[in-house]
Order: sequence, then C-alpha cells, then structure tokens
Amino acid sequence: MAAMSKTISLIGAPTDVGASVRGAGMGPDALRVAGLMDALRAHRLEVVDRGNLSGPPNPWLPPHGGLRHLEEVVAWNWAVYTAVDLALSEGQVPLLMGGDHCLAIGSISAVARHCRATGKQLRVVWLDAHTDVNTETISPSGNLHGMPVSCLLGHGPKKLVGWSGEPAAITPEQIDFIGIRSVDADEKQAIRQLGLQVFDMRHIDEHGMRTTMSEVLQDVHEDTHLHVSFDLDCLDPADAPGVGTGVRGGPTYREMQLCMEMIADTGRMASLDVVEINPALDVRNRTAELAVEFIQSLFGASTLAR
Ligand code: B3U
Ligand code: MN
Ligand code: MN
Repeated sequence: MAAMSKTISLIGAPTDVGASVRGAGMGPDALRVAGLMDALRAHRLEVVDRGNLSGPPNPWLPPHGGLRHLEEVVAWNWAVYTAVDLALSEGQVPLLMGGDHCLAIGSISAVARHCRATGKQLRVVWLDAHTDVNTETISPSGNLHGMPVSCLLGHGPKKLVGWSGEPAAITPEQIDFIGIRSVDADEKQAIRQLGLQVFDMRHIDEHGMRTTMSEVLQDVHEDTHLHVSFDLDCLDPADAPGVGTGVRGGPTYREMQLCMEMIADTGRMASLDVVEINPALDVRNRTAELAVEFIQSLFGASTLAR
C-alpha cells in the first residue's frame, strides 16, 4: 500500500435535500455501521470521525424557478464547505460522507480554494452514472443533485456559485467523468458546448477500464491534488441496490476495483466524496459495505499491498 501519512477526516452530511428520492440522509451512518473507520485503520491509516454536520430538514417541496430546496441546499453546502476547508487547513484528507451529490458543490469549492492557496493543480474524477451537469433552465427535475458540476463550472444559481473565490471553482479541463450512462437531452448539448471529457460506459466497453484510467490519469503529477467524487450509482444496481437513481449497465466489481487501485497508485488523492448511498433502498447495508471496500482500495489497499 502506498504510504499515506495524512490523517483522514470523516465528515458526515446527513441530508437528501438535493435528491429525487428520500433516504440518502442516512448514508453517513450506513458507512459507519459498515465499518469504515476500522477498515481504514486496518490498513494502518489514521482516521478521525468529526461526526455529522447539521442543517435544515428536507421540506419536500416542488421546484421554484427550476430549483428544488435551494435555501436548504445552500445551508448544507455551506456547512460542508466550512468542514472541508477546516480539514484541509489542518493538513488532513477530508472524506465527505453524503448525503446526496449536491454536497459536492461545497466540498469541491473548498478544495479549489485550498488548491489556489497552496499552488496545487486540482483534478476532479467524477465517478457516476450521471454527468450532473444540468442547470435550472434545462433540468427535467429541478433536483440539485443533478446540477453540482454546472455550479462548480460557474453556471449555477448565484447563491451556489463563486464559493472558491473565483467565478468558477473548476474549468472543464479539470474534470473527467467515468461510468456515465444516463444523460438528459439538453445535458448532452451542455457537455458538447463545455467540451467535457466524458468516459461513458461505451468507452469503457470498447477500451477497457485500464486504458480509460490511463487516459484519465496521464497528466497527474506531483503537484496535482486529485479529488474523487464517488456517486455510488456509478456501480451497477445489481451490486449496489441502495441508491435513489440506479441505472443498469454499470462497471463490474472488478473494473471498479481496478479504477480505484489505479487512482491509489498515483498517490495524489487528497480529498474524497462518497455520496448517494440510500439505506432505505438497500439490502442489508450491502451498498455501504461495497463502498467501504472501494474506499479501502482508493486509499491503497490492493490485494498484495502490505
Ligand atoms: N439527470 C437527472 C437524474 C439524476 C442526476 N443525478 C442523479 N439523478 N442522481 C436529473 O434529475 O438531473
Ligand atoms: Mn451524481
Ligand atoms: Mn448519479
């Protein structure tokens, strides 16, 4: 296993305010119950659990102006932003336990600010069945978990944009999408216009995970801060049934393990989101247990690692 001297800081954000289905708010405890702490410690990693953040309840209202629960999403993301910023400033590796994927706005905005301050080059790997690049004008649902990438690129509602200190937290060149197989009609156009690098399931089918990840990671170097945003619906719902918007045809268990191991091999992953686990839809906590396995691999626990 790659030597990892930094302490991993677990940050729970128990909310589903950005989601289309209730239940992802129970994600942080599902990960704890699945033994995340002990699993990381078993690999001689230092871990602290900062507990759960707090924020407003889910009012479960219809969208307003194309956005659902904007105020609540802002409040939760602000809490996430502050906690991730603190962990980074203390030299720790923040591991955000969601919660739905809207929380990546706060998390990655804090990471982007940190990278600017430290001169690191930020690269984001977005593991997901969806590209999450909708906006209030094109989203078919108004759910903000389908829009975090747009917000980070500077194209979201004012209240969710600019948190990194720049109009956009990231540029399209800084993010790669892996495992994609569900993109809305107008989202496709946005992807083309923005020039986003999308490694969809067809790409993985044709080229394999090894070649795909070699392409994704080719320009990662010693000054790179690699952020992984891991939406559990990237996996096939047959393996990970505990997600709100599962889409069949995901990467296999082995492909996903290789993806994680190749990220670990770079030694540059310095922050992580684990989102969209929905225990209300899960089978005996299987999805959280699977997430724990993949998180271990992300931190360097391959089969023959010592
Ligand atoms: N693209 C759809 C569905 C969706 C996006 N992210 C998730 N689901 N998890 C939307 O509502 O934006
Ligand atoms: Mn997502
Ligand atoms: Mn998704």
